[in-house]
Amino acid sequence: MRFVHTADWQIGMQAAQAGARAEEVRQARFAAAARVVELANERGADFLVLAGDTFEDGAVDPLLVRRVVDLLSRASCPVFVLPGNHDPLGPGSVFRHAAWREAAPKVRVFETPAPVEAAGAVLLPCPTEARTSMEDPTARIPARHGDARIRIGVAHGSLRDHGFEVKPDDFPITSGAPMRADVDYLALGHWHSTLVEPGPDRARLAYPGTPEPTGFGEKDSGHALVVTIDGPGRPARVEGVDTAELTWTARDETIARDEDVAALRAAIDAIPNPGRTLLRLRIRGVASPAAAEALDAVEEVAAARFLLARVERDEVLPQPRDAASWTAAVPDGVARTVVERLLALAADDQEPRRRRVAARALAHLVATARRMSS
Ligand SMILES: [Mn+2]
Repeated sequence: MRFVHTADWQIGMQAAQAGARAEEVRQARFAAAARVVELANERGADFLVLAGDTFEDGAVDPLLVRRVVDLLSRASCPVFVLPGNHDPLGPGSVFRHAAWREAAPKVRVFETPAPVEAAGAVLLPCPTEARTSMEDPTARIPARHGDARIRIGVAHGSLRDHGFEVKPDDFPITSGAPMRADVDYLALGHWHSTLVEPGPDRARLAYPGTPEPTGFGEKDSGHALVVTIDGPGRPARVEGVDTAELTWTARDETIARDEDVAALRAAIDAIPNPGRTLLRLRIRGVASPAAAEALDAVEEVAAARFLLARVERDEVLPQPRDAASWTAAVPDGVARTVVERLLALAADDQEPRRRRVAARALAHLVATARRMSS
């Protein structure tokens, strides 16, 4: 038996971090979702299961609900959709949309914890009815009672005892849940990073993670899982498949010497597919006038090539031992007086905000002076 396990599509997400590119980011979520459905078709999956948070919230445009149901209907196998904490059951739920009734029984929403048979296995859903809960959703999985079929739990929540801080009302799931509920595989959703435990050759539980990254700093997202179980009592084997449309890259850099800026420029030049990449670059440190100019070029290259570039360099201060080269970079007279004043402000530890503004103004002034003299 083989199925595709996905979760956290978050369709309707605002993508505020992407600024002017937010619409492209929202479209990319659909492209990744379509890839998941194609994956199920290509691998001849017996079914496709979505373990919650298909939608960002209950207020998404009904047109998006229709588009998602249409997309799920393109699967050549049955599709099971679990309500998550972003899209719980209840008043105003996205699952009240008429499209779900029209697409049934091929596309089926888990509206109750009642077991459902699929491909000879029994699916044990734990649908969500609220945004938060102190209860372990897998506690609702009924006992096996001698049933010899493969048992697959489907739930949405946070695994406890896993090195991350889990809020007590974030649907806490104990790591022993697969054993306690006596399931062969627990298909989870909620976390955006892929996690397969204890390992891909004998998985007892897994988060597929979101098929399309949702922001900067998200680790190991952009996958769906193909799960194979050869028969009752056999281990679940899990294969992660890349589904992401866009890459979100966040880099934190510290510069001290001109060579550091050259290395940073080389690293930026080496990033593949910049047109499909959102880049956030946070730079701190000290710069000579030449390094500040090279940083201007880094910023321009990033803006020109990447789908989105957010370069934050407010923490780059003038190199104190280079005071003479900063003043020498502008002609004698009022400009040099301004440079001296800005250097003093940029060295003032007591006023961090003013210090950053002065450093940036200094870099601008020197760059302008260089352009005018060349
Ligand atoms: Mn969630």
